[in-house]
Amino acid sequence: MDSDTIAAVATPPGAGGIGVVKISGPRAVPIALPLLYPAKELSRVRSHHLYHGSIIDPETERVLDEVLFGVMKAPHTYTREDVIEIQAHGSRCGLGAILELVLKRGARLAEPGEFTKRAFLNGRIDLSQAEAVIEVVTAQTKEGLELAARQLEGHLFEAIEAIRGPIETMLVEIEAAIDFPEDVEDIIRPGVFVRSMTQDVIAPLGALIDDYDEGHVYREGVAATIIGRPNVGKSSLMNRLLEKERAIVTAVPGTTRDFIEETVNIKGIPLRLIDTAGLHDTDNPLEAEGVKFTRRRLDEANLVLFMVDCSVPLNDEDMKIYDLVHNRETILVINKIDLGDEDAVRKILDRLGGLSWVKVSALYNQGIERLKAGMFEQVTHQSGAADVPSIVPNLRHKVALERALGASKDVVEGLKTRRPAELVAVDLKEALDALGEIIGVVTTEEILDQIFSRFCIGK
Ligand SMILES: Nc1nc2c(ncn2[C@@H]2O[C@H](COP(=O)(O)OP(=O)(O)OP(=O)(O)O)[C@@H](O)[C@H]2O)c(=O)[nH]1
Ligand SMILES: [Mg+2]
Repeated sequence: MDSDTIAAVATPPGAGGIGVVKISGPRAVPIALPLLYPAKELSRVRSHHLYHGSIIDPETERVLDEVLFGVMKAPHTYTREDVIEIQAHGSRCGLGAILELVLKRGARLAEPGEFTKRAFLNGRIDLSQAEAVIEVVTAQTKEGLELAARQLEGHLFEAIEAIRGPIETMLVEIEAAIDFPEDVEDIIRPGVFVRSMTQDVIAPLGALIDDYDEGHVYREGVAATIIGRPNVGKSSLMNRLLEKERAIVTAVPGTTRDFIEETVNIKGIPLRLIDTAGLHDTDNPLEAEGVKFTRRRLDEANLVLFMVDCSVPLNDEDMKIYDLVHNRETILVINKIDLGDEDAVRKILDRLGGLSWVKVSALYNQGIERLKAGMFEQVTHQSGAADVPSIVPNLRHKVALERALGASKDVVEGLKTRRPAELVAVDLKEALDALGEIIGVVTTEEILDQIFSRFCIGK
């Protein structure tokens, strides 16, 4: 365990009412306290108290800022170590100067997520709660935030522990049977064991995996790419969905050259919307580069909004795009209905059959709500307001849950076919290990690095 003292600016760069320098570790108090004026004696500072004063540079005796100086002594702190939080004004330069003094006095600059990593390593939170911290910080919708907050409270941890319990009990009994082979018949009761595995392990594991399938879009979001030939109205639609004039719209085909990306909230789902350059054959190198980008964005999209213009007949370019998208999750967006009639729409549907479709006028803001409802249905496979499951595992958890489920099914199979107890024990351990990875009782540096490298410095 690292026992050095770490420090970082915990608030985002830029100007703000307040900004915080955070320090954690055994020497947090002796490092920071001499910077406070009026001076406080080390032996007399009280834990969980805020002191008002100034930060001074001890060498030059210059005042850097007026601050509130928070002292929190272990163990009831974020990291379970001694923590100092200096609440200064939110000036990038001022906070940098305070941090520099703290580092000069012997603290080390914290790595991304290191405060939270210490909270995990010191046993205050489990790994799923540590992961929830970053999701609370980055949540983009109320629904996503609620899921992250519930995970932070420990609900996933409790669900996993509730599944681990019966597996551990069974493992103890099976290991006893291995140690006392003469009692095997008494100890291993296949009927009872199979029922317990099915009800207490396999069923809840399956339910959690279903919750991932239903709910993960709320926390991970989805990427939707608007695609179509030049001038059909893609950027106009982008602006309508964002409810602001974000992309340039002109009557000139080939207006959008680069792609434009912004997130919108579609009934609680953070939807990353990407407007692209019109797809067509071109000799113009600038446009051609845009077209290349578009194809790449298409590959990353969870949902494609394929736009056509019903004020003009479909052409070869539209059909080429149809070939690219018709096997994907696609909504056909028939635009400019203010200019086209029913006959034009019917002709389009005759040729582009099979896709779900919506008629809109991006210019006159018609059909946009229906399109949003269609997008929601397409990504959740539910119509109307969906119930967001109360616990939603993330992808890392889901992979582990599936491993645990596979091993648990092997346990049942082994019991039913009277496999040797040693082999059943191996499968039970595998299930326990997989579940242990979720909450961090089983972990590797690699897993920890992957998780905490996603954090920002100061968290
Ligand atoms: N009448 C009508 N005009 C529209 C509609 N949607 C877009 N337009 C017009 O169509 C033209 C092209 O719109 P854009 O949104 O720039 O089209 P785009 O698909 O992004 O075009 P590129 O970026 O060039 O590929 C503009 O003059 C828009 O005002 C609509 O629903 N009805
Ligand atoms: Mg455009």
